[in-house]
Amino acid sequence: DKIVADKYIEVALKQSLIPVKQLEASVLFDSPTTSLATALKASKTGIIAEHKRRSPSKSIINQNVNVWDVAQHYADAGVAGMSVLTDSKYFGGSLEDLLLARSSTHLPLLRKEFIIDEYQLIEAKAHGADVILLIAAILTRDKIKALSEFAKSLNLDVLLEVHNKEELDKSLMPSLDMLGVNNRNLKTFEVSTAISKELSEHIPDDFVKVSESGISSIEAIKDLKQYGYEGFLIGENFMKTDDPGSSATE
Ligand code: IGP
Repeated sequence: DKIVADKYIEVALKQSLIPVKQLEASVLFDSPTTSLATALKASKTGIIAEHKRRSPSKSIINQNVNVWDVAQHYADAGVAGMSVLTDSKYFGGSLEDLLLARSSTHLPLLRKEFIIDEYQLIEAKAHGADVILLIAAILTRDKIKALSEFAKSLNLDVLLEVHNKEELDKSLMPSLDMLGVNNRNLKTFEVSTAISKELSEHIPDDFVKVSESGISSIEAIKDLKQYGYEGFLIGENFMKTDDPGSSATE
């Protein structure tokens, strides 16, 4: 689809990006990473709080806060990890946002991006990511395998996102750490946690289960915990407030 096509063009035009050699020589590329899967298992809240300025489904969510503050507020509120959108065209994010979050907090950081190429994983690590997202809907099984194995070789955790049984069945492999079920249908933008509940029994226990999108109440989290979920990816509900994170675990 359009978002993925745009991403292919961006990655194909690598000459405008930082050369691999330079990324690999960076301080952060050499730095140790923190496992989000481990943090989620030890966490009381299980919350992965996201920085998201805008989205295709909601347009502007919050343009007035800075990532540095948001990261500190999320950490103070006791979340288990943070997700930072780096896609600029559809979400208004950037790799600079990821760097700012990295300079602000020790929380495990997820680079939220449409990953289609190994280059983006090197880029993620060099900008302070601990975790990468792979979206089953836009990748073949072979691509998921290659990217996840490469991520593991860089000591990055892998969160694989699915939205239906077919995507789940095609994706299961040992190089994944977390299985995320996106409650938002990326084609219709409809949101329902029913899909997380439906797919939970098909996710083997060796993966940490994460429910993503449209979560806005403690009740929803308690409900999903009954189905074995240990991670809850929340963006809009936090970002739409004046001071994201100040009420993250209330
Ligand atoms: C957060 P929400 O409804 O709490 O803002 O959702 C997160 O799950 C969502 O931003 C997301 C996403 C994605 C964004 C899930 N998968 C893939 C971009 C690409």
